[in-house]
Amino acid sequence: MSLKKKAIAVGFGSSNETIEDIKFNLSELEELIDSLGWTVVGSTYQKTEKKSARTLIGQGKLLELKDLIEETDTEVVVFDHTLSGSQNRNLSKELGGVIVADRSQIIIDIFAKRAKTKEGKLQVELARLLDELPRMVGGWHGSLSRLGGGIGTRGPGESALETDRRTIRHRIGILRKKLKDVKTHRQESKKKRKNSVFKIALIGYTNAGKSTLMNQLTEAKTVAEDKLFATLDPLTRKIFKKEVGEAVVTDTVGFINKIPTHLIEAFKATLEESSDADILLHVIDVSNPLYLKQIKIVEDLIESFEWTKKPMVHIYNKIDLLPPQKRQTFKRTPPFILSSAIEGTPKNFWDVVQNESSHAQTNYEKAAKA
Ligand SMILES: Nc1nc2c(ncn2[C@@H]2O[C@H](COP(=O)(O)OP(=O)(O)OP(=O)(O)O)[C@@H](O)[C@H]2O)c(=O)[nH]1
Ligand SMILES: [Mg+2]
Repeated sequence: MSLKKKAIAVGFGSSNETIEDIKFNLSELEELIDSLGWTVVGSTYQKTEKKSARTLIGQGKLLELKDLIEETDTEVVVFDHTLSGSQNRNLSKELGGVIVADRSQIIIDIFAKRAKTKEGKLQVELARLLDELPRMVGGWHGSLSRLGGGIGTRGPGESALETDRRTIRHRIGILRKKLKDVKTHRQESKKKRKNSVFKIALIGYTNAGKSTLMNQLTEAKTVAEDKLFATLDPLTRKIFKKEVGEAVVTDTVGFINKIPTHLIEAFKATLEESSDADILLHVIDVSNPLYLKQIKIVEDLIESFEWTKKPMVHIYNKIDLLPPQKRQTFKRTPPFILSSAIEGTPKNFWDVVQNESSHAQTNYEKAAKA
């Protein structure tokens, strides 16, 4: 008998989203649920002009969902749209007491499972509290147990809710301070590193093959798995290659569509490892039928991080999964490298990287000499 929790995924989109977009996000939500170790037993979606303030989805959809839950004996229902605290409670009640969650809670849970370093754990706790705060409205029944007994005594005339909110804000302040200290420490140790070291960052959509490539390039043994967000904590390794000299390669957390804004804030410090890079290697899973959409999402994030001036090479990865006739014909943007990271480092890899980065490197050498 399987002990995996059963879950149903519910897509939701307004009139300005296409059915295709809603379905793309929904299938990704299913993968997220799967990455958390639950089994998706069903899914449904709704595209509607107006959201229900009480239950997000309309009454008809709610009844359909109720039937699906009964048929499949499901314990969890995950919505692909942020739910307010009261929507969450109303939905749970209307759906016979199932656990109700949304995309950001699932992503944060995955992150919580994967976080290993002290910094990663602090980031996840911060993201969770930032995510929880706006959901705490009248009649909030959340628990502050994870705050480890930090709940202060209630002042006269204060509701439990106000006390909880105050406690959370206080904890958020502490976490931000701690993360700032970690960042300062990291910047100091970075300064000690040799300036002339060439910095390469692997970025891209989650599950594209960044860690697999990292392992090939540096003989690191970082976890590469067919799961979303297998990597959370950045990993940096030194290498020496005749084409680029002494270099460091960094593997970081993958990108995803509809990333909760709190997670972006919490993981900005981690991503700053990449903002330091002399060259970005954008790893792309071409075997994914929706890879063009994934590229667009990564490019939008690159823009929001203001990395657009950095030299970048597209690494079209997993070409081994394409039929041979497609390997030479799919849409690609130069400069690029065709890759099958599970098989090894592509032959022209270092030449292309060196060529593309020579400009950046010259600037770097100038800075090192100055
Ligand atoms: N067939 C094939 N599979 C690959 C290739 N590269 C990676 N994979 C597989 O794709 C899955 C994801 O690879 P990872 O290296 O963990 O991907 P990632 O980009 O680091 O993912 P996150 O850390 O989750 O962001 C793993 O199961 C890899 O074995 C490739 O070139 N070909
Ligand atoms: Mg990884």
